[in-house]
Amino acid sequence: MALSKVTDVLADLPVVVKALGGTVLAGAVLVTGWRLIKGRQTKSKIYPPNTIVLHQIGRGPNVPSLTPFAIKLETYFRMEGIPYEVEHSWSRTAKKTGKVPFIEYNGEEIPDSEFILEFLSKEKNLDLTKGLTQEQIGIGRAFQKMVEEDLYWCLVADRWVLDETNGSYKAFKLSGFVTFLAKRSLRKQLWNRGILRYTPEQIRHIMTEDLKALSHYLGPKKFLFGDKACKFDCAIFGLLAEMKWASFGGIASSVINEYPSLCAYCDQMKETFWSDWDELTQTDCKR
Ligand SMILES: N[C@@H](CCC(=O)N[C@@H](CS)C(=O)NCC(=O)O)C(=O)O
Repeated sequence: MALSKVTDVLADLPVVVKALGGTVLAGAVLVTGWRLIKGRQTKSKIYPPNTIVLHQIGRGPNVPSLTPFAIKLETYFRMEGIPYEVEHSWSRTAKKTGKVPFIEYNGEEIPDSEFILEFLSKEKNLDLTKGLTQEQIGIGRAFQKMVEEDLYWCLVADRWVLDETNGSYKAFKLSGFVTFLAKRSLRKQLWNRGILRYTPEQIRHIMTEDLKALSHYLGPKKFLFGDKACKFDCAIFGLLAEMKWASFGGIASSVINEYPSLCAYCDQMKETFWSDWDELTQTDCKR
């Protein structure tokens, strides 16, 4: 069919059909564009066999990651001298969970920081709780869960929703409109989770009580169970580091600063395992 014929046929189509066709076409262009962007961002390098490739978002300002679970993993790898590579992407998440961090290992994708450690303990024959008593393992697990399942959500609410300066969004250089949409969606998610049914004062109170419990247990010790850091310290440090150094305009840093022993603990972990901390932080979180 000649081009002029095609345009004639199109011109004769009813308005509704034309509008529908236009919408479908625009949708297809958007989806294709998004796939192209994603595809470009997710092109993986080829790594030698048995390389642990840690996928996470870009390095953050003041902290090497804005996800505490990535700091937890990197700290553990450093503590145990396990070599790893890091891949940064602001859009790539684990296929199974839609979350970060995740690792790729010999072509396999493993999500979730805790399951990653369990996977690696089998793969690399690591004892995740070596040298700890049964009692310490119980206490460590309880504190880790308090931090990752309770304190974490307070931080998310504080940093991503309650902080009126939108500092975390600005760190990602997101526009006002995208920030508005992201905040709205997150607000809904956090309401469903339960944390946003508390007032900001109550969220502060929960943070304070969790940190108080932790500081009471830590006492004058260097790490959770004495002079040697363990896996549980890595998880706790991941979250406390975010509170201390990456709360933007939120209240988290002022809450943790009320606990000098926890601040000293953060400094201790940082000095022990992250001599390159400052070099790794960057203002453009998208990279
Ligand atoms: N239990 C997971 C938690 C991971 C997680 O919640 N990651 C956040 C970033 S800190 C995420 O990907 N959120 C995106 C979402 O929930 O859609 C782990 O230990 O890795």
